[in-house]
Amino acid sequence: MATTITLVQGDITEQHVDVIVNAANSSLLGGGGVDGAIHRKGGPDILAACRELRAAQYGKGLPTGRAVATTAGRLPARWVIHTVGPVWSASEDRSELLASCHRESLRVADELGAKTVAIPAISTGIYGWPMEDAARIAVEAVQQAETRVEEVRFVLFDERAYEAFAAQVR
Ligand code: AR6
Repeated sequence: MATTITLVQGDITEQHVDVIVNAANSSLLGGGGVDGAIHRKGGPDILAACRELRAAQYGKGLPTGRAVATTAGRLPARWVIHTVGPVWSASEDRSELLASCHRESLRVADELGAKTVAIPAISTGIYGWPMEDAARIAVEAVQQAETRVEEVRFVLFDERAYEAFAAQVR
């Protein structure tokens, strides 16, 4: 069955889905933006799980474009999948890494048996990626992914982000 892409304007921490994707950094120890909101609302179990992952596998950090799952703590989701988006660069094409964040998140979601996955506009905040370009890369990556996930819900924080994603799925 094909994956359905849906769009909502809102806060990703409030989504009732199997998986919430976090726009993390390679330290896995939290930060601002979506990452800060997820750790704040999800509580300390998420950070504890991230610390365990670091100790076991990612002492040098989770590479850009990769994804790992933890508990979702007190959030209404079952799991958080942490992925590290690329920092925007005007001189270097990093779009393959941004596409990889989406593919890898869906691959990990498949491993968990997740059917509904909420994804924010990865790299478009602190990491500076232009919204229209990020929306195109994100939507194409999900459309081309081979996954058993039934719904990918892009959760966009403001109207500008929502409109940029809407232009790609029309
Ligand atoms: N729900 C949905 N979208 C949100 C939310 C929310 N609660 N909060 C912000 N956004 P960012 P990045 C939007 O900066 O660019 C962190 O410090 C926001 O408007 O969260 O990938 C990490 O630790 C923007 O459109 O992620 C990394 O160091 C989008 O989510 C770094 O930021 C992504 O913005 C990652 O930067």
